[in-house]
Amino acid sequence: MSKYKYDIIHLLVKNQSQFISGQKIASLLNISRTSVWKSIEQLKEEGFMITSVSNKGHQLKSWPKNWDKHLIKLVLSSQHYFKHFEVRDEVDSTQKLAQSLLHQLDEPFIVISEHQSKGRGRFNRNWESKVNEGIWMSLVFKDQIPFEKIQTFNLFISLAIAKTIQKFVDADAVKIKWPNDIYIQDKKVCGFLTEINGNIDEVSGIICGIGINVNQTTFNDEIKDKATSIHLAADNIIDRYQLLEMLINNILKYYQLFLSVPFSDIKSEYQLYSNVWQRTLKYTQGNKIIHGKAINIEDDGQLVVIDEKGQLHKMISADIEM
Ligand code: BTX
Repeated sequence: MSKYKYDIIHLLVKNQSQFISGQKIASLLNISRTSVWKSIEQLKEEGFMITSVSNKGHQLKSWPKNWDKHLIKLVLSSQHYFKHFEVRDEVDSTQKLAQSLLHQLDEPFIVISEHQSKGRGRFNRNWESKVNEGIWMSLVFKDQIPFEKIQTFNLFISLAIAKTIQKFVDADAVKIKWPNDIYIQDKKVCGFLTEINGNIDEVSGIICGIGINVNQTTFNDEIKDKATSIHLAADNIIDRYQLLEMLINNILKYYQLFLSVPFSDIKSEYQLYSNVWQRTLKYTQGNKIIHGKAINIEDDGQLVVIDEKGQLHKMISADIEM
């Protein structure tokens, strides 16, 4: 591939709302127009959708299917928090790889993979992670955070994810299922998993593993009636790079809020997105099963559920059957 490939993509990305002429690209990169033309043809073969119109130039319409480390860096170049990107074709679990890199890398980083052979949910449950069709990644945040604050982390992050998915589908359909799933109507489109590193007083690292079903049209038998993808809900193919860029920007925005304001500041917004209100649901916490209705979420992130006998239960985490 042409050695100008990433320079040309960079210019196309910077000018994505308009056409940029071959002449302008050539003079900015100090190369011939023939080299520009050849590189653009190669990029098209690699899966970039570029519209070329004579007398106008070239415009980038969409990205190739596969994750590419340079392109990920490029689309995420407007953020300065995550400094390292570990991009893989195949891993057992991005969460496991992130754990193993945690002490080798001093700065915040992202692990992302095309496929996970052993993607996992909470309590080591299986997470189906098909090749090319989703976002399977772990974000590693490295800040000193007081222990008592950490239990609201998921609430901030779930709003960031829900608001991103909302940009692609009917906005009212996107809901947060407390504490760590995002739904489109009554089907799961995303699950995330937060693990922490630190001591009794303070957290020094958060590893947040996020799985989003993006372009799947089918799921395995176990989940086929309860899972969906953004593609199925939006009825068109989703550009994963565009989704990734919006997602990381929103997550960083809500992460900054998490660091700087109490949950009470975003509580009313969170409550609007939550799909647990006004319904009797089954809540499982270890061996304890409660049938009840959620009536509030407290400022420290605990969900308050009233059971059928009128008894109140406060929960920091639970499995909920919808
Ligand atoms: P969870 O335990 O709340 O949900 C797991 C359950 O969700 C499974 O038991 C199954 O019923 C259902 N499920 C499995 N795969 C899917 C899927 N693709 N779509 C919808 N439902 C599914 C939620 O755990 C947290 C999941 C985190 C996954 C990410 S992916 C990147 C990172 N690496 C890794 O190994 N895990 C995280």
